[in-house]
Amino acid sequence: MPFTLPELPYAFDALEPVIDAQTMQIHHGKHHAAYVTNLNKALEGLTHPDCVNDLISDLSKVPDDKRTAVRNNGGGHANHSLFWRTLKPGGKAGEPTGDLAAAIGRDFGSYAAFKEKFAAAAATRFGSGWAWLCVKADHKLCVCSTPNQDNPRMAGLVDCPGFPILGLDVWEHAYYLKYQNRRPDYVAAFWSVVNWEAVAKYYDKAMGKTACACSH
Ligand code: MN3
Repeated sequence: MPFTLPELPYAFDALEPVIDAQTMQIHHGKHHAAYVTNLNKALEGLTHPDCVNDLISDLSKVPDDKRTAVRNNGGGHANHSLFWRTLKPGGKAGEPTGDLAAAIGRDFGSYAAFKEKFAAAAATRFGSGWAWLCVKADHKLCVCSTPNQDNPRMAGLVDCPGFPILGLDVWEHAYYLKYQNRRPDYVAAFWSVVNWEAVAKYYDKAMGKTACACSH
């Protein structure tokens, strides 16, 4: 089955003023759509997992001449699919709760210390890429960043392998219309639209507390 562009779970303008409607329209309707189109092109005639997360977790199964295209576009599809779902309208995101909050306290010291580390990862990623909050194989949390459309699931290709539960797109296409060169302002504003309920669900999946079914 070819991959499809998931619908945004809210309107293009729902994340205003943090992320403007035009950026969302272009980001979802052009950038993400292009990753899906190019992923399907690269996979034409090949058998592959239905779940993009499974696909990008083992790129060694992809033929050599298609691997880079699948890495870039499969990563792009997986990363954006997670990104849209871990944002929410309203601008009053609050803080994580429950087991996730406890794990953040345990592994970073405090929510404030976690935010500082994540913001630093986002700000210092040179060029295009993503900042992540991940669950590692030992079930501890870590913050890291990856270049381009790499995803922490790409074990062997990234220096921070893990199960991503929150990602922030720091490509210029994600923020340039509104923030221009001020990436740290975009990162600071991002906290007010994080969907911590969704992140907590990904955390439970990563910890094996719920079935890890692929939803895209
Ligand atoms: Mn993007």
